Amino acid sequence: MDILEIIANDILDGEMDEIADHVQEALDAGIAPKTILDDGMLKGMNVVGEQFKEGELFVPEVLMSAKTMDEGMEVLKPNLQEGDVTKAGTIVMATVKGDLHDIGKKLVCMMLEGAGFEIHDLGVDVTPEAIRDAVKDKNPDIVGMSAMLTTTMLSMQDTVALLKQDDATKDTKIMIGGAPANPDVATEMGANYSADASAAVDLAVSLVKA
Ligand code: B12
Repeated sequence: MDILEIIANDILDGEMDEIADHVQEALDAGIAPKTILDDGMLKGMNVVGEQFKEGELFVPEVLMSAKTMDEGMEVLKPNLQEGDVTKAGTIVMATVKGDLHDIGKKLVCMMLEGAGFEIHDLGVDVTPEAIRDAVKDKNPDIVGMSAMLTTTMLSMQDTVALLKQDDATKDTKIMIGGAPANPDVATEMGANYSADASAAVDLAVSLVKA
C-alpha cells in the first residue's frame, strides 16, 4: 500500500494517533502537499461521506474521522501554498438562539470543510442579530442554520426574516437543517433544506453554482 492510500485509510479508520507521522512521511518522500491533501486525506473523507450516506458509518465514527483530518491538517497546513486549496465557497453557520445542540451542525461543518468550503462557525445559541451581523461581515455565499427543538424553529424563522429585511443580506442563500426542519418549512421561509451532512454538501455545491 502506498503512503497516500495509508493516509486515506487513516481518515476512514479514524487513526488520529497515526496520521501526523504518515503525513510527515509523505512530505519527507517529496510528495506535493496538495497531492497529500487531494489523493490522501480528502479521498478518505469522500469515502467517509459516502459510507455515512449509505448508513455504513455512524456519527461517532464520522467524528473520529473529523478529528483525524484535523490532526493531519496540523502537519500539512504549514506546507500548503496559497492557491493549493480551491475554495468551493464561504459559509456562515450557526445553531440558532435558544438552542444548544451542535453535534449535527459540527458534522455538517466538517463535511463541508472536507468538500473545500471555508466555514465560519458562530457556535450555538446565536441571536438573529449576531447571524445577520456575521453575514454582513463575512459576505458568505451561504448562511446555514441548525435547530433541534420545535421551539427554536421560531428563532430560525426570525433570523430568516431579519436577513430578508436587510438589503445587504436579503439575497444571501440560506440552508437549514435539524430534527424539526423539513423541505416544506424551508420553502415557506424562503430557505433550502437538507436532511443530513452529506446531502448538505450536495446542496451547498448546487447553491453556489445557482
Ligand atoms: C444530544 C442531545 C442533546 C444534548 C446536546 C449536546 C450537543 N452538544 O449537541 C443535550 C444533552 C445538551 C441536549 C439538551 C436538550 N435537549 Co436534546 N437531544 C439530543 C439528541 C439525543 C441527539 C441530537 C444529536 O446530536 N443527534 C445526532 C446528530 C448527528 O443529528 P442531527 O443533530 O439531527 O444533525 C443532522 C441533521 O439534522 C442535519 N443537520 C443538522 N443541522 C443542520 C444544519 C444545516 C444547515 C443542514 C443543512 C443540516 C443540518 O445534518 C446532521 C448530520 O447528519 C436528540 C434526540 C435525537 N435523536 O435527535 C435530543 C433532542 C433534540 N433534545 C430534545 C430536548 C427536549 C432537549 C432539552 C430541552 C432537554 C431538557 N429538558 O433540558 C435540552 C435543550 C437544550 C437547548 N436549549 O438546546 C428533544 C427535542 C424535542 C423537540 N421536538 O423540541 C429531542 C428530539 C429528544 C426528544 N425526543 O425529546 N440534547
